[in-house]
Amino acid sequence: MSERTLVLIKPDGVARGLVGEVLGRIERKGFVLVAMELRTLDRATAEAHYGEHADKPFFADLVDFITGGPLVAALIEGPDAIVQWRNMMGATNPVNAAQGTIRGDLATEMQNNVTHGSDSPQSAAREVALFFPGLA
Ligand code: IDP
Ligand code: MG
Repeated sequence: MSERTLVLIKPDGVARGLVGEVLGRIERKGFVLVAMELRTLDRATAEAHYGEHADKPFFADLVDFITGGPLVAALIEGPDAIVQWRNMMGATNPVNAAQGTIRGDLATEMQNNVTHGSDSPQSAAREVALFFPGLA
């Protein structure tokens, strides 16, 4: 089923010059880019985006990190885009991410893991509404 998911190229990915690499993988995979923006998140948006992690010990560091520089937010579309993009990213912790995935190939640290993707249709709807309200 064709669906949309939110992609972030996190500030570490932008700072390391990996925007082209990540967008290239998305394009070669065959997803459609529906919307894209370079922006720096304010804390309120970051806290809303990662609200499910508000009680975690890493939350404050995560908000510092995700607001610490410009990121790329994109809306992509394609068959089973949510699961397929999660598969392309690989496991959250690069230690566990398979080679060939973005995190397996390009990251070494749990927090600074280059990309984000919505983890369910419900998360995708919420995150798209947060980042691209006109397209939700
Ligand atoms: P996901 O990005 O694969 O969906 P989540 O568990 O939703 O992973 O965590 C959101 C983000 O929070 C991760 O991508 C990572 O940047 C950061 N994170 C998750 N767990 C930890 C941790 O244990 N230490 C530091 N950062 C973490
Ligand atoms: Mg998540």
